[in-house]
Amino acid sequence: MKKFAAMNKLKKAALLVIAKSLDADEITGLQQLFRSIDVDGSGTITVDELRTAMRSLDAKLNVRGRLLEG
Ligand SMILES: [Ca+2]
Repeated sequence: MKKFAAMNKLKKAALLVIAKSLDADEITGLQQLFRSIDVDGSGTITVDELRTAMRSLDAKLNVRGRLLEG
């Protein structure tokens, strides 16, 4: 439990460092990306939500790739 709390502190510190190095537009972009993946709006991304998002991205990239080829 102590380890878990220490990990959370480390995670928060790391996220803070990352957040401070981003400008407002980048943060807004990340928030939009997160919300688009978090389909049920639970505030967390499940493996299924991530899988669905990656399949959708893969499909979009395939379409774009085919358009560029043809
Ligand atoms: Ca979710």
